[in-house]
Amino acid sequence: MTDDQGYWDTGATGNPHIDTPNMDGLAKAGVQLKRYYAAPVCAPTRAGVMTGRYYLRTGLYNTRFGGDTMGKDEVTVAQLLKQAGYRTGMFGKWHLGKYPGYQPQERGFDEFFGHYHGHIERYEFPDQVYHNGKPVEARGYVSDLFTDASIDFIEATAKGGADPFFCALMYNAPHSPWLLDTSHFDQPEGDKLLEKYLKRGLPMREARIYALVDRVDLNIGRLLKKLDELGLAENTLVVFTSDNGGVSKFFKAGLKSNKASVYEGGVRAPCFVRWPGVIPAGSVIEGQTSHVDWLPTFCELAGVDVPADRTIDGKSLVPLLKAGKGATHHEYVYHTWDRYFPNPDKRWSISDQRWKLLCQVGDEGTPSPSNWKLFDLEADPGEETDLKRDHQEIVERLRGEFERWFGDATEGITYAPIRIPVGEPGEGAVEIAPSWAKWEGDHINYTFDGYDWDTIDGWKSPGEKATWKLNVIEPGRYAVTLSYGCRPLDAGGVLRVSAGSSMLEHTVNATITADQFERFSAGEIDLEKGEVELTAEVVSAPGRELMRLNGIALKRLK
Ligand SMILES: [Ca+2]
Repeated sequence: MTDDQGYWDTGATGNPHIDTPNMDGLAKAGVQLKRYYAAPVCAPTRAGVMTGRYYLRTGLYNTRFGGDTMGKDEVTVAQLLKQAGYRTGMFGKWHLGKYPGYQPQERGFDEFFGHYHGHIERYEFPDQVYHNGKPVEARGYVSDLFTDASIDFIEATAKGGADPFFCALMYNAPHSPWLLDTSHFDQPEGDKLLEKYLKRGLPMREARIYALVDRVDLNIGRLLKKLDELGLAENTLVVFTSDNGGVSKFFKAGLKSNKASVYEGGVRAPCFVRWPGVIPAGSVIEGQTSHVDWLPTFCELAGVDVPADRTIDGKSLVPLLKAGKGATHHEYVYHTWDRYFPNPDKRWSISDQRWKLLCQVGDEGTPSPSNWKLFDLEADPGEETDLKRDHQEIVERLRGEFERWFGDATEGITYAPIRIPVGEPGEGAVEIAPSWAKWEGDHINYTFDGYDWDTIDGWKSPGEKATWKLNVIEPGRYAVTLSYGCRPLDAGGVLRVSAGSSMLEHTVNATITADQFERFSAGEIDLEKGEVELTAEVVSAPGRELMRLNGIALKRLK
């Protein structure tokens, strides 16, 4: 699975400007799913892939702010395949929870090497990369590293005996910040690829995205070659797809809009599946299929039952794959996406095999039935002509079914960040992310400049505060370390950190500039067992702002 690669970003889906011979080769040797749908954004698709359920059922509702955490009661496809004797590995972007208890190696994967967040800041010598819960100092370019880990995993499994394997290789490319491995004298690959697409007339942004896809394609080629060398190609199902609509705009294959929208360009993804001798080569499936279909598909192939105690939205693709065709599959496919909270009115769609009803309003827009649009996808895949006025009965049928589905998918679920687990046995310091706070005050502000650089800033009046919800597993005394920037003119303010009746006060130090973060030991507090609110509050701030708070770390003292 790639990240933000659009339906149109492969040769096999009609793009004449991009070189993706290995992706195209999978389509040629297998089947192409023409109407395959991801969710509009990253984490929702990943939750659907892992659980076979639409993401709203899993408690996940956002890509940031702690809303990108998949509920602990979910059963993953990796857990199920393990039951069937598979060795399971996950390499690359997870984006379904970063705290202990929510990490891939605790959710059914024997091996995890990758990152928890929606993106990372560095692709060469990547940051924020972990191996089975431990931070890694990674060397090399990110797409190569994740491929290397997958190859090593497959090779070790093959050589270790007869165990079957499930390898989830989930590249973070070509997601922004669109970094190639350039400028190092001994690593010219990225420069060469970029130059190729600039010479083809693409603007810089588009050339970068294509070069990133090209770089993934080269790595897919390495992986497939390894399957050949190990004699595993004939007996391995290979799925290639992406996690939402594309961000590139140079060539769109006639589809409308991009990632994060519910138009086809926001939710259709390329999808090719190869299984030599089983899936007819060069075949095409026209029926609408979904990212929630993988769990039941893989379970059927592995001979393991899907969980019977919950709704599984996905439907096994095995009959379609084996036939290499299928004009129908899901009666309805549903999409909804809002940045802050599940919303059935703002940005949503429902499609059957022919008709699609949607509403797509921006953050400032007011959702209302006047914004609804009805398209005939057979005649108008580019969603240009709104037929709402001519087909009121279809509008009512589709909206009624969407409302039924939304009510069912969200019933009984409270959408809020999980309580941050603190004091898990065997764990080091817990990093409390600024983005997970609820903040109050006239000046306090949250700034997202990337996961390493998200900060709470602007706060200056006494009483302005940020609060985090913790779940303290091991009560006791904890050392508090603060990471922040504070321009010298603003230094000398006082921050109070408290939990229940325990608190400490820290006098803010100057750093070289407000954007250079340093870590300072702030003292100790007592945390009681169970549900605890941790608060950071302005006591006094003499300057423009108290500080730019970049993180709080809690470490239990023995
Ligand atoms: Ca994505």
